[in-house]
Amino acid sequence: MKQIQWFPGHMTKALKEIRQNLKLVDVVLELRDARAPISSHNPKLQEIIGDKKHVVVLTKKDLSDNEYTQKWVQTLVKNGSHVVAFDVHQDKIDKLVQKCDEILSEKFAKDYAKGMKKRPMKAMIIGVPNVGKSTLINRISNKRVTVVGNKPGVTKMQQWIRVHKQMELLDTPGVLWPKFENPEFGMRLAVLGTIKDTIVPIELLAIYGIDFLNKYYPGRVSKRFSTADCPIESTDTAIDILEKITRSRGMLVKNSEIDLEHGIMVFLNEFRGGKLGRLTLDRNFEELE
Ligand SMILES: Nc1nc2c(ncn2[C@@H]2O[C@H](COP(=O)(O)OP(=O)(O)O)[C@@H](O)[C@H]2O)c(=O)[nH]1
Ligand SMILES: [Mg+2]
Repeated sequence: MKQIQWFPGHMTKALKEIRQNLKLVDVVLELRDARAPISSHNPKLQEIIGDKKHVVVLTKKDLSDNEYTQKWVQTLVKNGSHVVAFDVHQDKIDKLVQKCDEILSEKFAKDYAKGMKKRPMKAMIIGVPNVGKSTLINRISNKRVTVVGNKPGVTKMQQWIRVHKQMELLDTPGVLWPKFENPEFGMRLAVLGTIKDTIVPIELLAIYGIDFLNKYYPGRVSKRFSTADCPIESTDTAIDILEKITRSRGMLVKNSEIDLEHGIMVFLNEFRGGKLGRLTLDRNFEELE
């Protein structure tokens, strides 16, 4: 498998911002995709945040395979992490606040014992692209987050959003890059749409997705896409299946030739959006370092 190269230069700047913001917060909410809790984790995170308290939030739990999500939570907890599985569109922020409170209560109790004034916990969100950072911030702040001065040389105006009586959140998330030392991780993120489609050719992604489903969730592809006119057979290759999807969905160009690229995008969008059922791509618990 080809090594995916993706270390954007602007990450140096992003990292500097994260380091500055870290000084302002009590706790970091690290968002990861519940479908890929290891692949969507930045291996340098611990180094970046040092001994700052941190909660792993496994987002999109509505799209992940519940059995695996539960196992991942257990495994990560066993490994010493604080973990919450979360549906960013539906779950209550209280779930996150409670977890942070558990972790910070001792420190806060000490501060109060020393006579320090009561104050809400300060938190920031961090994570690789597409894990739900903006969605979470927008949802719990009940307003569109406006980015002021997003130009070189202009400092971004940062705001604290009171998201709960016990918590204030920095309105700008820290954007991390995903791990790439194992090309398999890159493929999983690419098929989930976490990293851009241009990095891996879309047909390779779609083939990967179909092979993955046929191996771990057999029957789902044909249940979703098989039709009387274009029945999907067990002997079909991934390419055969993609051609059938394209045809059965009527994606044709002139001369009734199929528009395969269109069909591929339909498959990928449905895969990513949960139309092929809940699934987890990171399935090997030993990949946890
Ligand atoms: N189903 C589902 N979709 C989510 C969840 N969280 C985020 N999304 C979707 O994932 C996509 C990327 O979210 P976004 O907030 O832009 O990610 P960011 O790059 O981390 O800021 C959007 O289409 C969101 O609606 C979740 O918990 N469940
Ligand atoms: Mg965002």
